[in-house]
Amino acid sequence: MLETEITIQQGVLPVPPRERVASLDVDAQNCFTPVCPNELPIPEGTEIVAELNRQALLASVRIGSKDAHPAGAVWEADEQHPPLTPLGEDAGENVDIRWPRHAVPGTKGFELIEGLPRPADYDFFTWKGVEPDMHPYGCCYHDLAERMSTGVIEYLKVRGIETVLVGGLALDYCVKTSALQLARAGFQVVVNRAACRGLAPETVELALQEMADAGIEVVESVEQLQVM
Ligand code: VGL
Repeated sequence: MLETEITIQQGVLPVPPRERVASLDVDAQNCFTPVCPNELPIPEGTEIVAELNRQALLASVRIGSKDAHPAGAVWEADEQHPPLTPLGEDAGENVDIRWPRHAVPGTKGFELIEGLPRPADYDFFTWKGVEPDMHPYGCCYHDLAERMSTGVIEYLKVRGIETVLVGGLALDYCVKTSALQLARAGFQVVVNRAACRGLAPETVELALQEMADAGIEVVESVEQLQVM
C-alpha cells in the first residue's frame, strides 16, 4: 500500500476550465462488476457510478467506451486454458492472454452500469474488441500495435480538449492503457481513483507506477481537483 500513497497526488490539483476538459468513462459495464459473477467481477465495481457522474460535471465533453466482444472469440478461456494464460502466436498479433467470455452485445454484462447515461447520450462513444481475433485494452486504438484509431484522440483534439479526467473499469487494464494512450497523444491525464476499481492489488500497484512514470496524475477523488 505504501507505493499507492507515493504515486497518488497529495493536495489540490489545478485543472483548466470545463471548456478544455473532457471526462472519460472506460468500460463501465456490468461484466466488470458483481452483477455478472461469471464474467470479470470486480468487488465494488458498481460503486464507481456516482464518482463518474461527479467527474463529468467538471468537463464540457463526456466520452465513453465499451468492450463489445463476440461469443467464441479466440482469446476465450476454457477448461484447458485458464484466464490470464498467454495465447500462442497462431492466435494472431492482436490478442495476448486469455479472459473469460465477457461483454457480449445483447447480454446484461454488455450494458453500462445502472446510473450512467446511455451510450447515445454521451458526446462521443466507442466500442472495441468487436473482431473475434482482437482484444484491445485502451479505448484509443482497435489494435494492440496502436495503428487503428477509434477516433477518441481525434475527437478530443477537434473539441480543443487539453485535460482528460479518467475513470472506469478495470484500473489495472483498460483504464491504465487508455490513460497511457491519451498521455502519449499529448493530453494532461488525470486518473480519478474513486471512479475506478481494479482486478487485482498487485496489478493495480504496477499500473499506478506505470502511469506515474508516464506523467499521469492520479487523484483520490474529484474533491482534489480545483478549476484554474
Ligand atoms: C478489461 C480485462 C479484460 C478492462 C477488459 O476493461 O479493463 N480487463 N478485458
